Amino acid sequence: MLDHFARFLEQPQRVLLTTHENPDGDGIGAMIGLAHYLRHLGKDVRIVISPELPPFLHFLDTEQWVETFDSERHGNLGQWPEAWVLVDASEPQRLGAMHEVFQASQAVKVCLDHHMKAAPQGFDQEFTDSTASASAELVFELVAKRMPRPLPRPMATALYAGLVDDTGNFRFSNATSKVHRMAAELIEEGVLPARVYQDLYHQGRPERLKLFGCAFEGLELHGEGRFACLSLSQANLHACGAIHDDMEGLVNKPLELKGVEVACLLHELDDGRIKASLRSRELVDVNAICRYFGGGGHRLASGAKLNGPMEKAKAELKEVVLAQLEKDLSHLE
Ligand SMILES: [Mn+2]
Repeated sequence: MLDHFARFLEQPQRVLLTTHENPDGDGIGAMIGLAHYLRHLGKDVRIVISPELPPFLHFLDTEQWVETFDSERHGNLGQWPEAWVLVDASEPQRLGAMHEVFQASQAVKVCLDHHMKAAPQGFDQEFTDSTASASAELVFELVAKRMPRPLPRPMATALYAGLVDDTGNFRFSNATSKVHRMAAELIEEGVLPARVYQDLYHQGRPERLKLFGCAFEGLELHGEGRFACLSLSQANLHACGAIHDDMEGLVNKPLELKGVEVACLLHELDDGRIKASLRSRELVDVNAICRYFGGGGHRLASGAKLNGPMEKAKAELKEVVLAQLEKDLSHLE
């Protein structure tokens, strides 16, 4: 698969890289890694994202390559690239504000991703491997034997950050021996793991902990304590002075409770819809739950958008989660 991707990349001179809206460490890390590789090949590369780069990921953009999508400034963006590569996003809809420009572009539309999906849609070329822990893993494999080693330090750091972020700091079941070997190589090439960890996770604002407190205050447990649900409204965010980025990592917290198999964070979006993020400890397929609502992701980490209001979304989700718990756990009892 990556040989095909490498061959594909030989053709276009101007390559645009983007990732899903509200970009995470893997999306940004993989894109910056890929940008280094493309520049090494002598290509013209741009990275455009929407909305802006969250502060905790600024340390990855050492070269200031990342542009924030602005519909006025980037109205003609679609005309620039010969190839438009969507990194770490399974479908064009996940581009958010950039989606329309993407649709209208004449560029060859390419997907490089590791999410599960039913049938690929909206791309001319699809490079997906759902066995990979992170998009950064795919980029590392792509470049490992195609670039001089050691890799440039900012590139190595970006790829390492992608691995860290999507494996939950090497504690999820996707943290395979292969991932650890890659991480070891990157560390040998100069990445400072403690530094990356500090940059990624220890840059919070007090508002973030206030928001966590507010969310924990409303923690609900269902299904004999196996389903933990957190919810945050726009009013909660305002009351805490918090922003969307302050929620990063919150959804994983209920899995720290003994007996919880599925954790969920529901938060109200600007448009009144409810974004559901789900995490599974090990046994329950939360991808199946999110697919039911038109979303998806991985077996142990997925998301979907539901119609509001909050209580209605919560009730609908609860029903589907409890059914999935039943399905995936009943044979164990
Ligand atoms: Mn990813």
